[in-house]
Order: sequence, then structure tokens, then C-alpha cells
Amino acid sequence: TKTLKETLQEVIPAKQEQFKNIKAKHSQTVVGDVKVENIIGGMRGLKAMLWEASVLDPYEGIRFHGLSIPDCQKQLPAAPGGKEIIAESMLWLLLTGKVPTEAETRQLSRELAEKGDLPAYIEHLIDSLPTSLHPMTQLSMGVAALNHDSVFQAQYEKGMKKSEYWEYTLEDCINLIARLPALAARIYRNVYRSGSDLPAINKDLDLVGNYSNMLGYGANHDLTEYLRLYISIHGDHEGGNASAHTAHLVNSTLSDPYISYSAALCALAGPLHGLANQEVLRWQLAMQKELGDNITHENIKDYLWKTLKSGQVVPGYGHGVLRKSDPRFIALQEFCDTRPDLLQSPTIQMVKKTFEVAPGVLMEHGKTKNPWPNVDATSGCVLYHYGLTEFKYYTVIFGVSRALGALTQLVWARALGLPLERPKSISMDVLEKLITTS
Ligand code: NMX
Ligand code: MLT
Repeated sequence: TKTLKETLQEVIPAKQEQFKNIKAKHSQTVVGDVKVENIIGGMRGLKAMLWEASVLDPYEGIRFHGLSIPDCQKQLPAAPGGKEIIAESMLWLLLTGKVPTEAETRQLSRELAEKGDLPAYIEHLIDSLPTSLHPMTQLSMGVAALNHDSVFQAQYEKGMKKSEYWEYTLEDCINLIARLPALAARIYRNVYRSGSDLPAINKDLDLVGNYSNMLGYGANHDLTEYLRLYISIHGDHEGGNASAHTAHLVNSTLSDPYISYSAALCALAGPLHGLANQEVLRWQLAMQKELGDNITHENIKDYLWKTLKSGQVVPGYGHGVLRKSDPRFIALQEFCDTRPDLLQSPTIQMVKKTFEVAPGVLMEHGKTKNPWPNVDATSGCVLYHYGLTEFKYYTVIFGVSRALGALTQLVWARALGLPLERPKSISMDVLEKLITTS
């Protein structure tokens, strides 16, 4: 059985060759054009960055190295006694482009468990924060402070060679992924469980199994399985999403992976991005409160219009790239469809009813380019049903997950020797000159 690093060592040379070839032969080849709408519209649609692990098709959704979510569900190893994809098998796929064997997955689980304990200084830092501080701010602070132990930074100071960058980046990334569950669970316990002690990491358990245990939900097999699926399929969403892009940008300055990912978490904490996870629940509960038991399609429609007319967005709907229902939304809905308790849950039923009317209302409203649900339309509601009701915490779980993809690209960026990211900006005056001369 090969280790993750050995497998990467095998696949890197071919990718480096591919990159060298593209750079040498095609640097001046034109593959697209820049419209004014790209410049003033958040660079939407502009193909301007490399990202190896996944590509997002507007109609089909995400593919990880060519594998769709249903492909991954069939091919990627699950945890012992479980059925859902686990974070380790997704991480292996994202990093290497290969489907890991059962043995490779277990070996990675063990490595992560062995590296998962938090240093005492991080525990003290997190314990010193006010419990009123948003869990995402706490997560970002904890991740940034973990750079105290960055091997990339230490080796950079010693003058490592460029060809070694990826190896120390990988070491930091694995250490960070390993420590995220304990960090995220400590934040949960401090904020919502009066700082109660975390159980020790079980070396025979997968990353998310341990995370669920540390949160205090390990006995709930269905919730643990849901968290495995959730964390695997939120892992990567190509490179342009705000959090992954932030990690990529910051790391391109050769900041270490910890501070790069800390910055990414700040982007994830915005309501148009990962915070939509919590916002959907807040919106649903407010609707439930207003409508009481009288939840009909008509009432939901009225509530949607009320939201839109007050100038707010409908959280969980729309997307920067997708133009159909998010396959992650579908995968999580299918998880619910196989479990009678979830099918009977009022929160899940409301997700389904909202899905039946919201696209029509959003189409009639006529603003959004995509009236279909994204993953956030359902992800938090399942957590809520299982008793993890503290919705301000939901984006933290997204943050544990997104590390898989965002950190993968840091390894690839360093292996390929990608440069500092530094696009050209222009003022409106310059833009108008360009318009008149084009
Ligand atoms: N509800 C109401 N209006 C919307 C919605 C929505 N769900 N989605 C887009 N619009 C509006 C948008 O605000 C914009 O209005 P204006 O012209 O006044 O600025 C207009 O429709 C055009 O926006 P689009 O080009 O369709 O969307 P864009 O690519 O700019 O933004 C999102 C994408 C995801 C930010 C946007 O759809 C949105 O705000 N959705 C709700 C928040 C959400 O669910 N975010 C989670 C995304 C997934 N994630 O996990 O990160
Ligand atoms: C994500 O998973 O990052 C979101 O769907 C947002 C995006 O892709 O832009």
C-alpha cells in the first residue's frame, strides 16, 4: 500500500510535463475574450485560473477529477460500518486524481487521527475567546494561529529549494486537515456546551467519525453518516468560489497554508457564500414562526415574495456558475428520501415544499440567472432535524470540509510552480478609453 505522498510523487511529474508543454507552446494562444461585463461583474465567466481537482459545469454540476457525485458515491471507500463517502477518500481523489483503495483510505484515516490533537497554545487561545464571538471568526483565528507550527514557513526561512515547496505545503495541509475537527469541536463545546471536555481522538476512526464524536453526536450513526457525506461533497467546487480562490490568492504570495486557509474562512463566512448555510435555517425558522401550522404552497409563495420585496435574497437559491439544481442539493435530498424520520421532519418537509415553489417565484421575479437551489437550501435543515440546532455553527462544518479542496490546490500550485496571482485592474476612465478604441 502506497502512502498519499508516494502516490502524489508518482503523479506529479506527468502534470509538471503537461504544464511545461502548455506554457512553452501555447502561452500566446487566445482561448477566450474579456467583455466589459466580466470586468464590472465580479469576473463571472472569466476563465482565468488553473484548478486541478474539480471542474464545475453550469448544468451538470461538479465533477472531481471527472467523477460526478453519484460516481463518487459508487467508487469511493466508506467508513467501516458506513455507506457514505468519507473525507479521506475524497481528499485522496482530489489530491492524486486516483480512487484510493480501502487500505489506502484506512491508512490516511490513521495518519490524520495520529496528527489530530490540538497544541495546548491553540486550546488556550480558543478557550480565551468570548462565546459571543461568531464561531467562524473563532475558526479563522484558530487556523491562523496554527501557523506557529508551519513547516513550510520554517523551511522557507532555512532557504528550501523551489522544487521542495510542494512537499512542505503538503505536510502543513495534512496537519491542518487533521487538526480541524478538534479545533472546530472545541469551538462548538465552548460556545454551546459550556466548554465541556472533548473525548480523545480514536485512532481507529475516520476523520469525520472523530469529529462527530468530539461534537458529542458520535452515538447518532445517521448524523455521523450525514456529516461524512456533507463534508465530502462540500470539499471542492472548482477554484473560482470565494473561499477557495482566497486561499489560492493568499498562498500565491508563499504565505503558509494555515494563514492562507484562515483567509479563505473569512470569505466563507459571508452570507452570499458559506454563511448561506446558517441563513437558510434562520429564514426557514422565521417563516415557520410566521406561518405556524398553516404551511401551504400559497403561504410559502407569499413569504418568498415578502422576502424579495423587502430587498433580501432568498438564501439557498441562485449561483454564480450553476444554472440547474445543485447536484449536492440532490445528493442530500436523496439521503433524506431513504430515511423515514427525515421524511417526516417538518423542517425537511418545508425544504421540499419551498423547492416546489421557489424556482417559479424567482423566475417571475426575473432577477437571478439561476432560480434553482444550491446546496445550502437543504444542508443545515438535516443537521437541525438531528438535534444540531445551533445554526450559527453550520458554516464551521462547511469550513472543515472546504479545506479538502482549497488545500489540495495549494499543493498543486506549488508543484507546478504557479506564480504570484496579480491581475491587472483598471479605473472606469481607462475602461471607457478601452471601450472607445475597441
Ligand atoms: N434571491 C433574490 N435575488 C437573487 C438571488 C436570490 N436567491 N440570487 C440572485 N439574485 C439577484 C442578485 O442579487 C442580483 O441582483 P442585482 O442585479 O440587484 O444585484 C441578480 O439576481 C443577478 O444575480 P445573479 O447573476 O443571478 O447571481 P450572482 O452570480 O451575482 O450571485 C449568489 C450568486 C449565490 C451570490 C446569489 O444567487 C445569491 O445571493 N443567492 C442567495 C445566497 C446564497 O444562497 N448563497 C450561497 C451560494 C452557495 N454557497 O454555498 O456558497
Ligand atoms: C461553493 O461551494 O463554493 C459554492 O457553491 C459557491 C461557488 O461555487 O461559487
